Amino acid sequence: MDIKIFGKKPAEGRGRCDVGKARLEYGIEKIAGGLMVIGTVRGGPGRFEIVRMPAPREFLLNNWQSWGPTQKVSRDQRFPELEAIHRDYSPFVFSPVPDLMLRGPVSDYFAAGESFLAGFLASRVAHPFFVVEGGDLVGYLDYFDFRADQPVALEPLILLEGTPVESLLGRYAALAQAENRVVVNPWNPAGWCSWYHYFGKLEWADVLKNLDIARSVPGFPFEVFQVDDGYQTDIGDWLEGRAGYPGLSGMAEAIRSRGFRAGIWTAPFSAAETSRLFRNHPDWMVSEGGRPKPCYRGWKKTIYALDTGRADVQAWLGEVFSAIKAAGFDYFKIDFLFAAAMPGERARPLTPIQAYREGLKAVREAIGPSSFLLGCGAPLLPSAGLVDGMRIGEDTAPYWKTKPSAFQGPNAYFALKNALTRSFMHKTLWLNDPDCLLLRSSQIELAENERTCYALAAGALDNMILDSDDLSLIDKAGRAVLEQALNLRGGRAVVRGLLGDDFYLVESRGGPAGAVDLAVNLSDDRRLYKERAVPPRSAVLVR
Ligand code: 9PG
Repeated sequence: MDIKIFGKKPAEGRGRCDVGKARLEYGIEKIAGGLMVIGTVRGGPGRFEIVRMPAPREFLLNNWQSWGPTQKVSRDQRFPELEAIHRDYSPFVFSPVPDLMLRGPVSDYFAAGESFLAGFLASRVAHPFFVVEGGDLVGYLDYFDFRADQPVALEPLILLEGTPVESLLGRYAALAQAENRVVVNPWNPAGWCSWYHYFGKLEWADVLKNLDIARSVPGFPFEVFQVDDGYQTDIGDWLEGRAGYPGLSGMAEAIRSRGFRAGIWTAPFSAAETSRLFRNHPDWMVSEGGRPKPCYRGWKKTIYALDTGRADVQAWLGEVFSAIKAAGFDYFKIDFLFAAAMPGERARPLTPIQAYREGLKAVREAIGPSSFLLGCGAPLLPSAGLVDGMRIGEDTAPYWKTKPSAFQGPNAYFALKNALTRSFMHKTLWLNDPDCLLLRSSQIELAENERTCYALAAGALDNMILDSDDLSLIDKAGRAVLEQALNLRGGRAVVRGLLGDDFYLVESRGGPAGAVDLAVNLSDDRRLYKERAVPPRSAVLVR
């Protein structure tokens, strides 16, 4: 392939070049199946090109965030739906450099085709991404306003050739795991989460009711009960406790005394305009022109982003999470994490990525290594090595599909699709959270085949399994599906069909169920059904 690295035909050995006033020193090394580019940068490089190659007509695109897609796109595809998302929700949710996304495909961290993969192994300082420019696929590192007198390491880049794409992704994941020193948590949770039945209307009595059903009805082998939103007075005011709730200690005690680990949701880098946090500390927010810079809209409010590079903010994060931990929680779903990586003015000269990682480290330090930390709405690669679990897709929902858009959920189809396309991240970068199973048979628009498809896929993928239902609405058949999903876990899964038409084969090996092949048809195409005997929106165990 016609590849250029720093504008030149790649040759093993060392090189240097200047980017504006910055000085780059790099080395190109041979690795099995390809090349690796490492190096250092000194000065203020801003955004610069590392690699350029002809863009394939179609390739696998990845978004930087939990909620964003990994899916096949064509090189001249446009994403007009992003305009409304940028305007009404946030420009920063799907990229820290959002303008580029309106012009064409932007693939963060890696891009892969039938027989090649280009991928950055880390995002510690810079934001790595690929764009289509003319007919080329071009890899960039964005260092924002970073300046350094001493050389700092470049985010390493690998270029692989070979087939099939799932093998290239496996290799990429293994190298990224080593680069980020990821140690995978051996505890793969099974649990309950309140969000996808109760949403923002959760009352404490709902949690108590489900705790009692989980204990008394056989077929709910949960280890953790996670309260998801609704218990707090405002976004940012995590310790106060809404009326009707027994306070953090009372909540954790009620869950633990019934034999479960206590889990809780927070959005630690977010502050609502109405919160005490924001009113008391407007100077703690990422700003623009000296004033707090709005980050996103949520809960019908303007939400600001904490400047997590500040020592006082890090101390506050430490206090909040130490307090929640002391109350008895040891499973933490932390959400809307992209906020801390919003570009803007910060007190210290850190890139948005560095600031994000400092915030995440402050949370991790406060809760300790034995607590389970689940990232959500999170920049992916900057989180590697700091979280136990990661939500790797858009929110699921009690219905299959809405509009055909790459970026608009929530719906079960998009959530499940990412669990398949991002399977290579599981047990390499963290444990994948495919989002919750919904197994109730009433108060739901998902058909039986759709619910079962989701559950079996999550199981065969060996993913985290959280159910989110009013448990009184799950019948015997639903409990059997949950059991089947849990029994499918434990193997190592490879997913085939990533560049196809929404028909996937999950091959799991080495688990207690032995060799398992699960065919997953996410498409509505009747022809596929005829050819492969798997109905639309269904999963079939073929082995
Ligand atoms: C709790 C939820 C659940 C869920 C998370 C996250 O754009 N939005 O308005 C928007 C709302 C909710 C949301 C994501 C985006 O979901 O993914 O699992 O924890 O927060 O509020």
